Amino acid sequence: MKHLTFASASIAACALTLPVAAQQTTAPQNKPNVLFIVSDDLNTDVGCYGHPLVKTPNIDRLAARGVRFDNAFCQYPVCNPSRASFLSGMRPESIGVMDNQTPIRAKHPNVVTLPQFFRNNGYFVANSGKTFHYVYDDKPSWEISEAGNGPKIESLSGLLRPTNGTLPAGVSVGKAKAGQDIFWAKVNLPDEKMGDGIIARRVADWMDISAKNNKPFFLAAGFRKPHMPLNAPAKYFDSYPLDKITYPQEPPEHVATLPPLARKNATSIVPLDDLQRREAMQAFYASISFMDAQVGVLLDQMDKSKLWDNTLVVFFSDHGFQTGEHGGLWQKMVMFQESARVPLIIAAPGIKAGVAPGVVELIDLYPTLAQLSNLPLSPTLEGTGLLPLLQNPNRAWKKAAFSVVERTGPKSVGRSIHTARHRYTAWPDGTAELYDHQNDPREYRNLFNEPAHAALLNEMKTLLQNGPQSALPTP
Ligand SMILES: [Ca+2]
Repeated sequence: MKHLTFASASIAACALTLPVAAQQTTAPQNKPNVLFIVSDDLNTDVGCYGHPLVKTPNIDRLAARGVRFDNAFCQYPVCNPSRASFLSGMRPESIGVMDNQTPIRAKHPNVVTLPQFFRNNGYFVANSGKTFHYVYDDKPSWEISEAGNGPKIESLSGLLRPTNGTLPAGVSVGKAKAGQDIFWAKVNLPDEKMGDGIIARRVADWMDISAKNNKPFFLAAGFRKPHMPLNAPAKYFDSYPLDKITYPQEPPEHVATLPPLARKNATSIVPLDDLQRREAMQAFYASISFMDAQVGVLLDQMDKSKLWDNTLVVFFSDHGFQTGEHGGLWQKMVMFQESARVPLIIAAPGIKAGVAPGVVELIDLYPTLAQLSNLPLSPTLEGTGLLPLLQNPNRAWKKAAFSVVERTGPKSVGRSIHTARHRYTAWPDGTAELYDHQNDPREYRNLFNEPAHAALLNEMKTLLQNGPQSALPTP
């Protein structure tokens, strides 16, 4: 009901005030708008991150006017804990959300979430799609939330399972070769009928209305792709001919050298043959390009509504995605780079375009957006505002990002640190992983048991033990 009231009132208001709106299309300077775009399960298979094949012209165009963070990491490599963390500004164990079944307020009923913080500060705050984990959308956070936008197409996952029924009109399955758990489809629908297409156009409408009404906004577009099922309109598949899709051959001994907990509880361990793997990668890339086109709808609206001078635009993903690495891993719930590292781009008025190699964490988003909006920082926030890094992208930053993943029960937490060069993960059974990304970007050689790296290992152990407070940047 609230949504209808707002929409009709706003449309009426902007129809009456168009001449004024045309003169003043941005919010007051001290309250910049926020466009908060979160993708689901996107790793750094993105054009501006150097992927040789994946086409993401819209994410790239945002990167060309903002700061692209080259070493950004999630705090937990699965949806709900990662989202509860960056939306609360607290680490997963602090907010008490370590699985996909716990709502954000389970242990902290009075937490002020990121959108709620902007709402409390006089912003129009609305969401379309999956920003909170979809089953736990948080009412106090939003004036309007349409978290359900897009589920119709999303539910195609069920239709592609062999036991389910027929496809709805307008939808066909081009390829649906399912290895265990991986589903994809070429969909014969225009973008605007797809879930993320609906989400993008909804948020673009809100941007238009808010700009004309001269009210500062915090608008979230929670895109559901490239999360499985890897469904996208057929044209996006055509950009990735199967014979162009390749993946590296892993050293044959690689998996045997990994601690068992490194792969245990991975979302999917699927033995695909070569063709199936390339088909699944094609569908993943198609889903990325489709989602990228929806980012384009939002950026076009930024242009149309002349919002760039007073709007912060953030694009990132809740965590990454495996496409068959490390012995057939798909999806997430592991600490490998493909899952723990995320794309992150921030464009803000007065901030020059650049690339920041410094290590940052998704919990840094909350204080960063508060800083950029001239709003006070709450002491409960565990992240660090990125303003100094945005102003000087080459400056030294955090020593490490910290992330956790649960295996079997609360005393079974794997803990990682990610520095600009290394990853160290301590598993609860005493095993560990240590990688040097400078020499081994794909994490094939675990240095943990190599005596030659004892000093490095001690340094990493100490950093992990001393915790995030010991890794903060010097002012
Ligand atoms: Ca996710």
